[in-house]
Amino acid sequence: MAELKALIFDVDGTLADTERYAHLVAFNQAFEEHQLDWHWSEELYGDLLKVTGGKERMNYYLDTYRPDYQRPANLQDFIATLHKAKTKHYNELVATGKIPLRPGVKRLIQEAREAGIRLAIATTTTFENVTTLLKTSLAPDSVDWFEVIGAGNVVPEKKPAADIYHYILKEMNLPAENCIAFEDSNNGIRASLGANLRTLITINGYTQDHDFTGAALVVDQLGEPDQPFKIIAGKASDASYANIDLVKRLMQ
Ligand code: XBP
Ligand code: MG
Repeated sequence: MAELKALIFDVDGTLADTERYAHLVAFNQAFEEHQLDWHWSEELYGDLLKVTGGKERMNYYLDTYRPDYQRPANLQDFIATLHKAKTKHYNELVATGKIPLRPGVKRLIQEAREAGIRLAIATTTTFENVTTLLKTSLAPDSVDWFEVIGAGNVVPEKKPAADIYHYILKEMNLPAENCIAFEDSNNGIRASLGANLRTLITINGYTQDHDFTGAALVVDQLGEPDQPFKIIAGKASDASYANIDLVKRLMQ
């Protein structure tokens, strides 16, 4: 059994339901601000989530759904401007405290800290989006709890490429066998398995039908003592929520 030394968390969909309630809202606010006739519904956004990264996602939207849109000569500059506006709206929204962490996230992170287990973040979203969420929804000083925050463009390829996880492992100087990743999506698990990491999946409305082959455990949420998780795939022995003991058992 490999010793558990670090937990590596994805952000969007894993720490909080930010996609539906924050990223999507912020994209639409940016489109409105720029008087575009682009409006992404919750349903359409489910398809757009195939592509990670906000700028990449807007490009995919234009390529796939808007052949009619008259592209400006400097399209990528325009996309970058929109993305900046979207990031501003996202941060304003998250800073209001309206986006709670998913059940069990705060408790498990606190348990890990008490047990001396190291923490890191592996995400494709923008760095300031992560720090605002952590400061607002976890704890004001929680950015410092994470030894490495791998975000945005620190690596050449976003998820599903494994680059961000390779980066985290290198920064922490840890082999994959001593770590576990927490993810919520197919793009996420492809990235974590690509770096040979055991992976615990918490599904959400956008990812419940994704393929999670290779996951150590798939549950609907991390759960709490009074709010048991539902097991979708894998074995959790007699556990009814994810605590450090269960995570250690997944390392076997
Ligand atoms: C989530 C994503 C991101 C966000 C948008 O990745 O796919 O692209 O939706 O973020 P993860 P930006 O689950 O790995 O955190 O607009 O800042 O790119
Ligand atoms: Mg995610």
